[in-house]
Amino acid sequence: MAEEKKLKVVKVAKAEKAPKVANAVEASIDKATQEMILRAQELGIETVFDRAVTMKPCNIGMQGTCCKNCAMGPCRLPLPKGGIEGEDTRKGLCGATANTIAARNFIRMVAGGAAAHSDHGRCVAEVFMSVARKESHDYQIKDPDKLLRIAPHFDVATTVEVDGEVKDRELDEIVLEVAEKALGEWGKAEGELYYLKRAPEALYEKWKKYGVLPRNIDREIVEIMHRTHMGVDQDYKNLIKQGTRAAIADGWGGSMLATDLQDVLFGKPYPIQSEANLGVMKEDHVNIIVHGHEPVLSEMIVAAVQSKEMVEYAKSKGAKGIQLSGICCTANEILQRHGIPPAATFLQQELAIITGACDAMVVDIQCIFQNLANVAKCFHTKLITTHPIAKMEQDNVIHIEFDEHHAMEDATRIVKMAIDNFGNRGAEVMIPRHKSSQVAGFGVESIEYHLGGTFRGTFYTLNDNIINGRIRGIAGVVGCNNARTRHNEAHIQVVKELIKNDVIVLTTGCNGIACAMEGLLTPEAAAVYCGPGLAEVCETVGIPPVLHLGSCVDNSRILLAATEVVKAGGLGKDISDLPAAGSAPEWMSEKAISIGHYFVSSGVYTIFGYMMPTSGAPVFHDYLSKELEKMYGGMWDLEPDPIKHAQKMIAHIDKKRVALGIDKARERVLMDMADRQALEA
Ligand code: BF8
Repeated sequence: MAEEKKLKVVKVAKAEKAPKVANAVEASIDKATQEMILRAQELGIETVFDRAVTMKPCNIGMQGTCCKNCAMGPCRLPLPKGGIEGEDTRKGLCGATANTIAARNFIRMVAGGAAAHSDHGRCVAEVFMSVARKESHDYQIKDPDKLLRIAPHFDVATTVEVDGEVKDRELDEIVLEVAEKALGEWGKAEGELYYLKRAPEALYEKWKKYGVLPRNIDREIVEIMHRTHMGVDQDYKNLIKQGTRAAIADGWGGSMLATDLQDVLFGKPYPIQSEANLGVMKEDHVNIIVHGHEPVLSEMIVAAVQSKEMVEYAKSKGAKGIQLSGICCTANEILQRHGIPPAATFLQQELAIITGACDAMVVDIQCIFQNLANVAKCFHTKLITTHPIAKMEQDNVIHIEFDEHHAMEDATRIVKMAIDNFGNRGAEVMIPRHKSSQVAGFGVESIEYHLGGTFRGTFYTLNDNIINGRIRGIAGVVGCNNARTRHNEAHIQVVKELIKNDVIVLTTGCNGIACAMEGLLTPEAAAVYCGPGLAEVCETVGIPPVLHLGSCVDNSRILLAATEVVKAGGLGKDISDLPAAGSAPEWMSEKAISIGHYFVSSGVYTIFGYMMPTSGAPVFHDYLSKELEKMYGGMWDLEPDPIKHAQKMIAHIDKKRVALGIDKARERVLMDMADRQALEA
């Protein structure tokens, strides 16, 4: 059957001299990926790696200076070779300058990214509300402790005074009030987002001073679309101001709400062992892969595959069991809470089907290739879309719309469909053997526990080790793969260079999966890859040098971890004072731009690999670094070379150490409160 269907796909070009297909070794550093690229080419199935060879990106689009916001265009304003001498006279038909066009395009990317994260957050908030109203019985509040932690941020009381006595409030009341206030964040008529006050006071005051406090999430995104419409905002400084407001609404709004409400519903993560890479798939098991972003559905699928009924059903069909694995951030969500292994990063998604062993791939939203449908046609794989806003046109795709009111029923139907499909596999199963062990599932709470201990319960120990120089600084390395760069190479080189130089790394998204595949998410990695100071801390505490903090919405955990470091004392008054830096070495999505911009606006030096879509407008491009740094303390930077990229982060970290007066503190001194206060002064 697989043989017969294979003939329907578009064959990869086979030119005599220079075959227009990817060179597997040049396309990825990962052995499993290389093997599967070759396998795809052997079967005549085209993948993203081949398409990246045959289709080149538009140079003007890459520079950010193509305007297609009205039908007089597209107006293209490429930067002349050798740059611009004297006045920049480039303009579109309406007179829009390169700065205006690049700024419009850039903040439209922010809008896209903020919308994606925040709409995900809204879906979670709606499920949360249905739980609060007791309308959906398959979800419960799994983590009341987290609920009580977040309630005060919404001004929701957790205690009540009765006859002069303070008593705990009923949980049901708290849930309902939090749900109402949380859902209001998307569209309330007045005020500002509740969570902004979770930021260090100094940062909040900067946002206030520059007029970028988000009012509600939807409004900031809508306003970007208005301001970038033909003939509205024509000042790149004013345009980026709105981009900043929307990005903050993402990081400290939609994403942070998604993370918190998911933790309350499904449990906050704690360190958990697992594995990663395509080798987690099992030939003798029913393989179900969940791919996308919202854990609302995947949580139910986890429960369904673990049910005795489904396991027995799988056995009755000749399988030894059910192997669930994930791709993209859905993988990170179920990894951090259940230890379900990620099978693949973003770029490997087609390869998971090409194993021939994927009985069902269940997708929801974001980062899903439409070409999955073409690849699935070559195999027995059931490709199932589940979200009303994300369908596919190809006729082999099955749509099972997921509804929280009968969540378990939907999940069971999907799992059963996969089991029924197990017997339809062709003979061409090839699962690469490669996989690695990992420990994932760190969050603000577990870092507090591991690096502060239950006695102290704060980030003191982390701060002490930064001050005494064992840990040189903190890096957030996050984000996508990009088929324009060698898969995982920049991720791994950047992270290895950082930990070699005693910089502890916090990771999320596909960088987290890449690091897991490389074995960097194990405590043992400390002895192999770290500088002596970081290795000593990791070995003492028993943590990996790269801490996996979850999915891309969980970048909000990095913001809060940085805030906790500020609060613990000794390292300045604001996130921008910390010896810290952010990076997305292989970014590709609009979400990455929104994340990058909320990190910059939160005071973090943020460097991207590959390219920045602003290079065609040098004045605007410079504004994103130099001028934003003066305002918020954070800045954008670009460096495609991974080692130079990491070294720029380290240089920034060292600059901050000098400013804090801890650049010479390499001796092993445990700081007490008085020492820390002296440093503050
Ligand atoms: O949100 S890192 S490729 S999976 S966009 Fe997509 Fe990028 Fe992966 Fe998660 Ni984030």
